[in-house]
Amino acid sequence: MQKKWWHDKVAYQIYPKSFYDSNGDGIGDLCGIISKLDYLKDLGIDIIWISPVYPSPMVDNGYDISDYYGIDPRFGTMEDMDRLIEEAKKRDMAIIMDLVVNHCSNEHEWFKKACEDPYGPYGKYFYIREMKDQKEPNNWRSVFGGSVWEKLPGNEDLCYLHFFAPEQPDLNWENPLLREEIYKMINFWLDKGIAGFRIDAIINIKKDLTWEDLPVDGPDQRSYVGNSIDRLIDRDGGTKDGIGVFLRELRERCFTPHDSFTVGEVFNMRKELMEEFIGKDGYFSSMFAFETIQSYKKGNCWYDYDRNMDPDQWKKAVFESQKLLSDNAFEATIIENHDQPRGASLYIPRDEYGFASVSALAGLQLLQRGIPFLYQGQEIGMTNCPFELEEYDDINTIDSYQFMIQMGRTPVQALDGCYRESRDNTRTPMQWDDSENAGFTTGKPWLKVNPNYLDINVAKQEKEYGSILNYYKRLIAFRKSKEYGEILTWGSFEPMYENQEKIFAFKRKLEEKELTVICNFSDSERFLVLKEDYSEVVFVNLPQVTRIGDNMILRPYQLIVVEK
Ligand code: TEU
Ligand code: CA
Repeated sequence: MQKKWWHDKVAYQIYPKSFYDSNGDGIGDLCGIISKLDYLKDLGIDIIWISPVYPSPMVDNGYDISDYYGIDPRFGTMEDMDRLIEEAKKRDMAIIMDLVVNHCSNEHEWFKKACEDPYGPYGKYFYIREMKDQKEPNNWRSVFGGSVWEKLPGNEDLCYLHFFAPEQPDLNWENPLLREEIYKMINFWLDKGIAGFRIDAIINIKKDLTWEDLPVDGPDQRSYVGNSIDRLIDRDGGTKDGIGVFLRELRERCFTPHDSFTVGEVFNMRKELMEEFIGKDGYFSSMFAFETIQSYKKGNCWYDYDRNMDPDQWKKAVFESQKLLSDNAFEATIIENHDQPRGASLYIPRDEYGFASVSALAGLQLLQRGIPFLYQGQEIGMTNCPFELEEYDDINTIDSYQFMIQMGRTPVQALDGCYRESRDNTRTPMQWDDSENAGFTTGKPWLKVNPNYLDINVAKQEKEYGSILNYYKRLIAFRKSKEYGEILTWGSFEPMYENQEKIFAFKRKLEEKELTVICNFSDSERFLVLKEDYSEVVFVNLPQVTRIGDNMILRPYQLIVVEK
């Protein structure tokens, strides 16, 4: 296989608004990130993904961009950004930015010009259609609720497409002039010295141009817009001649010449497409393993999702996706991000939360094959946060609450659904210490601080030898160690003990070397008959590996790594 500079790296996602506020306005910023680079270096991080920091009206917290070439003053200046890139380089770390090109903001000048002259050149940057008898062109429901069509300001008979919020008009990738603008912008940032991008909602850039209705799937008589992508892929017999045309061009014009690291946010993935997207000559370097984190979701009503991820379901999803990956394909492994609940709350039942369970979860993520992405606060075991309805900020949460009510759930149930699923769970300020506002800001934080910061914070965990934070450091160091770094990066992945409930185990193999990871992902002691002998225990989350003959006794949430 072809080794790439990023295969053996550990990445970390920063949600800038909530990471660290350097000037007391209650909003995290670029100078705040710079001041924490040593913290991240010490943790063992190589690649830092920062969620959008471009100028934005913040309807969707920066995922609505009004100027692709700037920095929002709330986050700092272009000089701060240049300094961040430089300071990261000094520490041998790389910065990747968020590339949001399925849509822009309705305050972007392209959209303003399109509104002024819908039939002019900028009208063709968007999808503008006629309203017939005041009716929308089809029944698609946007990701954030309501129709995907919104009246074009200043023109009663026209409407424009938005897969997400109305303030996020979709860009028309069929237009070569638009594509040129996008490539120019991407190369501007790559030339500046960023190492690549996390690519937002990218599977959506190719639309079903028949615009046909979809089968109704909700009380609003509409159908989720994501279904249109599935239908498109099925109808076209894949993606090669569809979105593949755009993605190949994007790769050739921007990423290949810069040897960039790219990680795609691709929902609607199928087995057959893995190789095309991230295999040898794939469109991206990597892609998030969403199939492993979504497996507990059923239906589209948050309240009805399973309360916790079932460890066996999760294991099955991981085994399946690992099986599909060729030698060249590296998925980006995650247990949480800014759109998902906290991993420590999703994968671990509430009364089983603690060092053992959180460290087991971390071990299972980081010892798999793939590029681990940690999300800020994951390394100290941050959890979901209780909110009152009025305290929520996220546009998706507010819509989903209404949707649950429409689906007949009670307000208490709907709020409970939000507590489990809201995107604000991972967007609360980073918990640095036990001072006011968790040391995140000296001002008033833009979003509620999780009240558990007195217990869960960086300063406290830095002092405790046996803390989750210090364990993460040890785990990352093990993953990158001289002795085991290669096998844990490039080694194959083979499931073990597949049918043993709540035992999550696998082998990593490289040439003559062989490691076995065994984890008891449950709160009761387990007895395991060893399949093969080993010579040495090389890593544990909890001490004492008890063995009686061929039998091993695993403590609750114990994870061990043995070498053949
Ligand atoms: O998310 C894309 C996306 O599809 C999500 O809305 C997803 O369906 C949902 O969050 C699953 O829980 C990206 C960004 O990550 C998200 O923050 C943005 O809101 C969205 O794109 C629009 O840019
Ligand atoms: Ca600030």
